Amino acid sequence: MQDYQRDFIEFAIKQGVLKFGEFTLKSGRKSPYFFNAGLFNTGGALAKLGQFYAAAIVDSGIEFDVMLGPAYKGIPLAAATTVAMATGFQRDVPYVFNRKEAKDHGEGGTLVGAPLEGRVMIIDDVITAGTAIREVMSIIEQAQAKPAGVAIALNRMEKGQGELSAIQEVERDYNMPVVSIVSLEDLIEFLEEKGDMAEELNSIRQYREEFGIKS
Ligand code: OMP
Repeated sequence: MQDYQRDFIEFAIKQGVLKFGEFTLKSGRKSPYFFNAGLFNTGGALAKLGQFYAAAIVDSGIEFDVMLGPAYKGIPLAAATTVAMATGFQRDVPYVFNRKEAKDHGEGGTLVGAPLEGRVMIIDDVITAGTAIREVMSIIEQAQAKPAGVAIALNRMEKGQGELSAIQEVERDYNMPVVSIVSLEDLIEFLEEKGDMAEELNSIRQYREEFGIKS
């Protein structure tokens, strides 16, 4: 784990974004931890979050033409990340987001912002079973654009439909990489180092046995 990843986990815990307890996920799985990106809910937190995403994207070396923030949670993520790309990396990246409901007046349509064309970098919060991200892919397909990659905050490293992880299945099916600021493996390492959260660590290890992939 890199220093910035450790910083990110500390930041997420401090912000109340990363919580430990018992949570029911969208997939129905019962998880001992939950990452609620909506709680990066101040200007300062969002600015910092954007810097983490921008660093992970630049680090990945993935080339793209436009950033897509899927409604709703992806919208502030894409805005914050493009601001960080401009201020921290001198890259003025166009961004676009979708509306959940099409607008039939004014400019109309479901897309707001830059044209959705060329190679698209998708910004999202978390991938568990991969359902949400597959829905986003249809927006790109409809626009006849090309997916360049996905950047998420947390890779939960959970099983997909077969032996591969949900993320590996997404990478295979859409032929694009998924990058994350941190993964479950980093979180486990962080808790091991911390040493005072043995119970939480134990529950997460058990959960990983049931729903996780090895690495
Ligand atoms: P999948 O569609 O199963 O990949 O789940 C991803 C979505 O679940 C995310 O976009 C979130 O809306 C939500 N989620 C979290 O926000 N944080 C978590 O730690 C876990 C989930 C989840 O429900 O799996």
